[in-house]
Amino acid sequence: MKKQIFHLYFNDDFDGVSSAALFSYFVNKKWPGKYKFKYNLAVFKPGYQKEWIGKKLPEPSAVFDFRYHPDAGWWFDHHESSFIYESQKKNFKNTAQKAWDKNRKSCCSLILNHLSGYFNFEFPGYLKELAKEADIIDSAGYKSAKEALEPKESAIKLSNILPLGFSTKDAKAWIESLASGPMSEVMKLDLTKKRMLKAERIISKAIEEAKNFSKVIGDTVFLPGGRIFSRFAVYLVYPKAYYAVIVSDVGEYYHIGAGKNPWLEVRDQKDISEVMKKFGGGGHVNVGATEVKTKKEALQIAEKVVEILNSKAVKL
Ligand SMILES: [Mn+2]
Repeated sequence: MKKQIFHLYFNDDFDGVSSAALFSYFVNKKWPGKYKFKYNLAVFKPGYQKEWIGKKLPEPSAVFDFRYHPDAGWWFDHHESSFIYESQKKNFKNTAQKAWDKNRKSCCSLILNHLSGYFNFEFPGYLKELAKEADIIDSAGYKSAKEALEPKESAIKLSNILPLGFSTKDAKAWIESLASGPMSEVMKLDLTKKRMLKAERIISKAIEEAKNFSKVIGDTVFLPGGRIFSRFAVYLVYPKAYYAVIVSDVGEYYHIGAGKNPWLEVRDQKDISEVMKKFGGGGHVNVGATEVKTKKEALQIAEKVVEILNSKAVKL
């Protein structure tokens, strides 16, 4: 029998990739031999909302760790800002095949929990482990900035490779490996080893740059020329800063990331997702982002975000 194509759409990070691994394991066990998967990266970039809503998703399809799409037969997400339209949020109810829980640390653990419950399905130990790792990585639950940047653990190592960018072909290799066995197997892939060296080089550069170019404004450390690993590197340099705002040139566009220092106690905290929504972005309570086309625009927004984060008012 010819296999049917199951279209998977997932955020291009550790949580998205792990979610796809978990879900493909579930599908293969539930309907053995029926499907093969087509992997699609769902990326937060300028104008993605319009593109996403205008997109027709084929049948059957599943979306993980990304904005709600009415076409998706299966959808799981934990972003605060999952719904592009308020009406979608109002009408949404969890079902066997769809779940939204903004209190979940990762989409991967949301899927594990949801499918186990609804389908009385038992995932193997290595996938339960993967979901635990996704919880740590997606909520920046690292013990220290050092653990995030110079990890000993395989999962964190892999998560540090993904921001360098990857193709759907790479994703396929990682997802299939993650779905079929423990993380240690993924680390043995040539693809992983090669990228690891590159990631380590870029991380040490990010640490150097954070030392040289970040500055503290009020409670917030600001880095105008950051890169993907800067969000932890700034806290190596300024461990007492409560927030960080970082502008990065991602090639086609500029990324403005804001976050709360994960290693400081919670106090009267602002909802960063709400702050970034004001500038067309979104995220979670502790971390958020938005994307724009020009550097000028990015720096203007960053300046305003710093100002909001530093203001005394808790309510926005
Ligand atoms: Mn996530």
